[in-house]
Amino acid sequence: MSEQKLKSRREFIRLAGMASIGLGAAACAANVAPLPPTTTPASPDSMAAMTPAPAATMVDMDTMHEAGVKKFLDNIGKDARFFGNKLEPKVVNGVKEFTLTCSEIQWDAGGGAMADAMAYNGTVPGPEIRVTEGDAVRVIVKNDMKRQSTSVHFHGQAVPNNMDGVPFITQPPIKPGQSFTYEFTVKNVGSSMYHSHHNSAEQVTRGLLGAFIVDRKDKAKDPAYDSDYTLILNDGVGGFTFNGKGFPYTQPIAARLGEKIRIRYMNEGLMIHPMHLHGLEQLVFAADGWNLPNPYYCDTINIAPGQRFDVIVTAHTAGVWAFHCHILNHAESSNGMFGMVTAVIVK
Ligand SMILES: [Cu+2]
Repeated sequence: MSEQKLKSRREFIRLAGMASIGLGAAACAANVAPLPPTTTPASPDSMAAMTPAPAATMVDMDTMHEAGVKKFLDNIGKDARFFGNKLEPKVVNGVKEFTLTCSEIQWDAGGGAMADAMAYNGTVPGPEIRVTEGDAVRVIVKNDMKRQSTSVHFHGQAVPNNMDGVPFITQPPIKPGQSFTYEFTVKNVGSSMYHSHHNSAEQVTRGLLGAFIVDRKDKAKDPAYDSDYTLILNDGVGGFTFNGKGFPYTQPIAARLGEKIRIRYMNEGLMIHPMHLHGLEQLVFAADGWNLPNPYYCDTINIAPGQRFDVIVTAHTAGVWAFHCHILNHAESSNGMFGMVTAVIVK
């Protein structure tokens, strides 16, 4: 992983110096209390409840902002799961077979405050499933939850109707203790998702979600890139999160000067999240897995629930570039940055 390129404490300290320039007045958070889970769409009242209590004085405020940045920099490279949680298939007679086990767990979105979550294979998000166009896949879903039935929908994949994962429409719900096997041949390329399609406002936002990525056979049809990152946005368990963590426990994307970074945004939450990257433009080339006839540049891309966008960022300028949701109370309070904040670090 590219964050491992950040080799030494000395580099962290140097980058911390860069951060004070690169993040500037927008800068970051303190050791804020992780946010409580929500199971219903946030109203202005619940939004207020998700925002930490204000810092008492200007000095407190600045101190907490600085502490958050330091914590973020100190945590770089300490969560290999953040960008590296992949599920390896078992190949059975040419079919790529994956097993997902649903369970109720406690999830730490950062800082040690545990929240009631639902997970595939014990993590939020569930592990990334990655296959190739044309693959035959089998996904065995076991429901080890105690209190709720479930189902899995492969969001963005054209599957046979009886594999579509909608209880009482295409299949019975998978009750606790039961399992269901999904089988299909992968047709759609690019960035899709898998998630619960049963009591989904609760089950998906509590963690029953994951990336389902399909590599194209003819790579010449996509723009060239050197590295590939997935950012799953959520606004349920643990508050506002990327890949299950809120700032300062998110991981940055670390790139060398000139690197072309592919970023796959996937919104599994209940709210829109406009993702803003400082300093480096984003070339949007695919929506919902489909390559666009006219890719376009932007610095802020709005991602609605269920949408996926693929962008290329060329790391043309060195620095620590803040990277955050621009609904600002998803990203910052008077205590500093929290939630949907990370950085692209270019060396
Ligand atoms: Cu947001």
